Amino acid sequence: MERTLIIIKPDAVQRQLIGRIITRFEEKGLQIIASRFMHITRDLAAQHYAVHKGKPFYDSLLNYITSGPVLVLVLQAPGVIAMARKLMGKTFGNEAEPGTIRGDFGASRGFNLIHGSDSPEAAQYEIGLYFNDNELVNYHLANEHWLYGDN
Ligand code: DAT
Ligand code: MG
Repeated sequence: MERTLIIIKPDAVQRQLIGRIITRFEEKGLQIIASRFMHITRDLAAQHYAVHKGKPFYDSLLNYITSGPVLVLVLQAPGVIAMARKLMGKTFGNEAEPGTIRGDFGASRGFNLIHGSDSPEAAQYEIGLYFNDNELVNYHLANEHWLYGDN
């Protein structure tokens, strides 16, 4: 079963959008298997965004993700990485399509509300930064046959 790391970022927390964003994932049928409300340290942010080190926006990215508390989630479903990213929309709200999280709630070119892993390798690395294996809760959704029946 595929997993992805989602971060509801400081702007979304401050704008009190947590519930509305999680609702998008729940409505889609994606399973929450872990969550943590936390303040990301600069060290952890540097590990998370290691692939962006050296890019012009790297410092502002670290400032942004450490600027306030975030809600970190692990979602699980067949194909969850691509589905979550489609629900999120393009990187910045000023370009993202209406109907997506960033398209519906964001207008900024800097603050973009949410992070989602972009590959299985990234997901495994990122989940390991925020959670121990025993914090990923193993359970069945009662309706999973109806949700994922043809996968
Ligand atoms: P995404 O979050 O859609 O996966 P990404 O992985 O390419 O986008 O970039 C990670 C974050 O870095 C993104 O959420 C916002 C920031 N970012 C990316 N490209 C940027 C740019 N050209 N200018 C400023 N910030 C940027
Ligand atoms: Mg990315």
